[in-house]
Amino acid sequence: MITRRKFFSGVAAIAGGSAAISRLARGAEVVANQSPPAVQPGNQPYTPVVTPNGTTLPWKLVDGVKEFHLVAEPVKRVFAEGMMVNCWGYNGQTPGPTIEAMEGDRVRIFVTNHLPEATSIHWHGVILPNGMDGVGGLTQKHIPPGETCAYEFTLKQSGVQMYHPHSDETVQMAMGMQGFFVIHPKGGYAAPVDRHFCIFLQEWFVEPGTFTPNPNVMTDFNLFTFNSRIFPGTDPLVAKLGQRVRVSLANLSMDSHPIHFHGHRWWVVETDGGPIPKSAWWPETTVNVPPGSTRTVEFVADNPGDWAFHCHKNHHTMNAMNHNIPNMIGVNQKETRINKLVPGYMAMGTSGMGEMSEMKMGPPPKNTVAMMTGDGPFGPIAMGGMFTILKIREGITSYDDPGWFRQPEGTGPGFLKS
Ligand SMILES: [Cu+2]
Repeated sequence: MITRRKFFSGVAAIAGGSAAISRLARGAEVVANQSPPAVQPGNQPYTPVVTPNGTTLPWKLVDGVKEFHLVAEPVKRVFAEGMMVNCWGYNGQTPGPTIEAMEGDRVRIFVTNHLPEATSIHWHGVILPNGMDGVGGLTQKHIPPGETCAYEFTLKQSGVQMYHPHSDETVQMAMGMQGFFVIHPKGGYAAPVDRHFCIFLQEWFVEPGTFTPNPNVMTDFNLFTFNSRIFPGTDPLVAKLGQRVRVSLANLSMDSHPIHFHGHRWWVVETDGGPIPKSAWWPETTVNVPPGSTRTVEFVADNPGDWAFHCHKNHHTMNAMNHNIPNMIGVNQKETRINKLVPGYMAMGTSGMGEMSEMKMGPPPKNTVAMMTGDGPFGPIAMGGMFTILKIREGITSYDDPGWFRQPEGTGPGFLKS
């Protein structure tokens, strides 16, 4: 039987043997290896995006064309301290580095394949000629291991788009292959922003004690990440009091992710279809990001503090190990009969699971982090997964983590003496 993987390695063998340089008449070209550009010109006419726990892809101008270079390759990614995952990504990262350009730019993107199987790149949401669409088998031949494909097109739109493989995509996307493609508007934004964060929403299944995601899992994921990091490994989003902040969220996972934040409300200003006219923006505190789409929101950071920013599907703010634990809420676990009823059960809180974040549950399997973790100024935060902290401060001069917010005296809750 010819499996999918065998088919792809067959394609690789044939193509690799026949031509290292195979130029197609039009459309994406497979060319010889290029060396990555290293120069990133400064002073761009836009507020550069920040990809928390990630980077922006450098480019160089060659005869008026912005040249980028992506290398598809296996990547070892630390999800949080104590947990490393064998992923696939681009340029040593998952998600891949953010591509950033201007509406009207001509771009040339070299894609080198250092994976063990064929790949291709689809520029998701970008309006371009059919031959540049990157769908392996449909609009171009797959890129065999070891070869480089050059894509070139002019950016006719603005908006926050994505890139991802369109070749064995079930495996390749589940392994972490995706990135942002941000196209800034030529005429500027309706309201210029001071900060622009880009966060990819992802889900994975990594069996506790192992290192490699299982791409065959369809629904029961156990790790949920912002830019391939789980809380408390997620960088905080730091803004100065009064700044206008834009957040772009992208989702290529199997589920929708309703992203919620505290202390403010935002306007939904853009989808993957492009900017929404200002008169049609709508206010939310939670924006649902369906699979295959992006959402961009804007708000004014006018409320100083440490504000939770997270997916509102509750299991998406927990790390691995929680999904097969028997429900012990209300059960007296000192009763020894419980061991007969549920052989080998793992103790879970009698009054809830919050206490487990303090207990840390004894020694976990190797390469796992606690299910709910992170210590705050008032105790355990008891969160994991898709969770980070929006830190809004007055008078900061750097965007480094400013530490915990000091609430003004008398502005916190009061406990009554019992
Ligand atoms: Cu979610």
